[in-house]
Amino acid sequence: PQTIYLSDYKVPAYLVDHVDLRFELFEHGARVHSILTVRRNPQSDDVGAPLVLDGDRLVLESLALNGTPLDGDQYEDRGDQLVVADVPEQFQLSVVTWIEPQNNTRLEGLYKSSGMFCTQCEAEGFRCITFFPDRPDVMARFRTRIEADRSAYPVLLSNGNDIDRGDLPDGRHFVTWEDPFPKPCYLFALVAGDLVEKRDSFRTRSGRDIDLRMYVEPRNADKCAHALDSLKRAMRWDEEVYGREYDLDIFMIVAVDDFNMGAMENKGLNIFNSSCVLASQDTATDAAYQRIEAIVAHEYFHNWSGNRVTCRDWFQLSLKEGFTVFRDSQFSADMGSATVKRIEDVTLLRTAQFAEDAGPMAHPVRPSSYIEISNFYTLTIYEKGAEVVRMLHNLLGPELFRKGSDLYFERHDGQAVTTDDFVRAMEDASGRDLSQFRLWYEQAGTPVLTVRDEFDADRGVYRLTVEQTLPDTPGQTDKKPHHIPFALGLLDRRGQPLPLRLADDDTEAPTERMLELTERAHTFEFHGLAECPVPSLLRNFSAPVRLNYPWTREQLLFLMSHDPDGFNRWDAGQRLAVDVIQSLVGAPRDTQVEPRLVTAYRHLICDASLDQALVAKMLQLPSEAYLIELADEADVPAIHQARERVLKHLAISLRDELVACYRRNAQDSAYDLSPLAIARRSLRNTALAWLLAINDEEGRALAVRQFRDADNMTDRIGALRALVNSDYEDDRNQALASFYQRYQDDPQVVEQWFSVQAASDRAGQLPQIRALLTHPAFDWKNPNKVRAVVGAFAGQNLAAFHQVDGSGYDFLAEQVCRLDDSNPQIAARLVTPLTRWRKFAPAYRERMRAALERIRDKPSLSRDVYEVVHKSLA
Ligand code: HT7
Ligand code: ZN
Repeated sequence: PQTIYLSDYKVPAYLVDHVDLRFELFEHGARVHSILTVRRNPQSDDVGAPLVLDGDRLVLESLALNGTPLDGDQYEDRGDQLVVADVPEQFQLSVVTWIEPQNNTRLEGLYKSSGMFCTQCEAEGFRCITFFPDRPDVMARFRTRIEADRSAYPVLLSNGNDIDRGDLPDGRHFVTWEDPFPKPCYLFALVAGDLVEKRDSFRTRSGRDIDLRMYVEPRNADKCAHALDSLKRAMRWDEEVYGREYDLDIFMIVAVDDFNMGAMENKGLNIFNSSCVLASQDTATDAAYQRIEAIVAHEYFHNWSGNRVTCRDWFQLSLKEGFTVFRDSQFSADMGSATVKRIEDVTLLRTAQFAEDAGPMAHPVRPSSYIEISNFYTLTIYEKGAEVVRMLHNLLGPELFRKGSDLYFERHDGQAVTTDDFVRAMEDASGRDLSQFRLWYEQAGTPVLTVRDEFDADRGVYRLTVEQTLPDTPGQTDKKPHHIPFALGLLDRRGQPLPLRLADDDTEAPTERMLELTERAHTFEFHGLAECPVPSLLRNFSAPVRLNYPWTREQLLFLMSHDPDGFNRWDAGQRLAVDVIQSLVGAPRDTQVEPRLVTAYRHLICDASLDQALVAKMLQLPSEAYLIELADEADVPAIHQARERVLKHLAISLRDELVACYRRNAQDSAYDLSPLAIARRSLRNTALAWLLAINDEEGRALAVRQFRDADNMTDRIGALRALVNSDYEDDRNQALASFYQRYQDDPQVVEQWFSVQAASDRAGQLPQIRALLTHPAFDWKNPNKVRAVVGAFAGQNLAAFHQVDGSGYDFLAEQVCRLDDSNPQIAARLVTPLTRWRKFAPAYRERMRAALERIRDKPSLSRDVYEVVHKSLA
């Protein structure tokens, strides 16, 4: 397969001003009539270039230029390209193609899901619908007429406003949609189905009334309220915080069951994976409610950061994704607990993005080459990209950042631009030189900060030295130092914040500073200190770096209870727990578990005056995945055992406190989604999980009762998970059976049922996983089901996946090969756990590599899987 390089970028030779589409939808296929109004691009020096349109698996039925049919010798259909050699300066090209949505299992372009037609065009799906210059810098106005059987497809949707509708012969009907905003074809969408409509409205700050419509299958009619409420909150927030108002008269949301990712921001017609938009108290967990709010907001925010201002090419993907993730995380922070949101984001970043940055697929936030763009919808583009934007916010401060964002939207409205344009707007608005900062977009890998300190008691000076290094990544060595915002504070022995005087005469010094690192090493001196302080470093995780500082356990315990920065209080607890667990990996069985960890956790569990949302997070031990990420040569069973030992030791030592914590948090009035209510549910479910981990009979009774009586999904599945992960086999089997019985008709809940089992080392050993794949509710064509079983097994059930005989790896390789022909995007994502093979102890590593080689040797491997496997083995 061919590699695409950023350095080869050329402006398009032809522009498309208008696209007139007519879809004839049938059960056995669809005919797509397209009329493109094309003109030569005055900015292109490629004078006389042929017109080249992209296409994928299309049957060309007819082609005409300015109304005159073209003969076979006037164009060339190369399969993936349609080339018309001789075209005038301006013309209309009429193309008719035939496609088969009913057989489209790749879920790119136009396909069918649960009987409805829907589309997914990002990144390069529009070329599966009709021939078109399928690149984001070709922006056109679209008019779309959809024709279909009226009774099977009463609802016909596309982007923009509906301008015409009517009946056709043979029980068919049509609706015509017109989108006044020029857009790249990746934002095109079409939906046709038998759907119910839920309506709401929103008045913008300038007084326009927007029609909000949500379309779902009739059985989901009662699961729309949360998404619509989230949408209205997001619309208001974007006006207040970014000054962005919605621009069309209608905003539509559609839920589909078969979807490769979470959702898609098509102009005025956002399409969602059902699991990311439908919610009811009985079927969705707190985490699902929060995810839905964040994703609905994310897609809505794209209307400006992505749609009004879009990407010039796919190397600029983080321009829209990094910025939009940053915006949605600010939104979620404002809607709930800001500290908890930061903890969640950093946990994902440090566990999974740092692993990506250290692996064979490492790439910069703005990559310079790719084989298959779908493989680049990564944690680096999204999460690290958001951290890069957050650093700009940290460096500029909120006012100048907002000025920069206003300038960016104003300057580039209606354009397809680059990450460099984004940084330039920030530069121009703030007057700051961000040339070194741009390296964050160009250099892959996670910087490492090593901090040393000393205290000069005679002078009262505390000296802090910070060194940065950047690891080599595939194709990149000898990197330059980054521009890093480094937030810190200093605490005295009573936990009081100290003034940070950078010079002797600095009297009005603040107690927190955002230092800026630009060199390989910096030394900062803080004056006027009577005692050696405890440093609180990288507050609120001010930059996406690995931080090394030789904290003592004493200091970590101190920070856990005194740091005014909530994030760092949590982080100190994590660092302490990591240190304790690591010290037990491979250690003799009689090695003592740090008693001060028990004391610290007792304090967290018992002191009800603490912020309960933060406590709920602090009680979560570092995950196995994070411990593996931190290891040099991971021995997964040893890590698993050490972590289990600590968890059981804590549970045994704190057994009575856990029961009390459960009871204290079990009495709720009405169900609500406030941070406190969510924290209380989290605390009681953590208490249950720990009690069942030590086979506590009272815990078992509590779990059985909670499972039976729960009035919400967080509690029901919390109890189910605790039982499934316990030694109480009969209770586990009974609970699983009754849960399935109750929810078997709800695909989103059945997905949760699958993943609770697949992620459990009790219920998810390989034979049981294979059995799940033959369960009547399992469906290879549904990505959510594949993720719930195969993805959860390989990504979360780490001790079961990493069997020393390699059976877990062989299983994954088998499923990847099986999926590669039907849905290569999902197959390529499933490979991820194997790509980390160099990280593991030798016995595992070799077997992982062998599994990758087996995938590599599959005949007719997709481009998607090819790229991941070959880069991993290189
Ligand atoms: N911008 C959307 C990306 C997306 C996607 C990409 C590749 C294949 C399928 C896809 N579905 C959605 C989602 C987002 O980031 O908002
Ligand atoms: Zn996005």
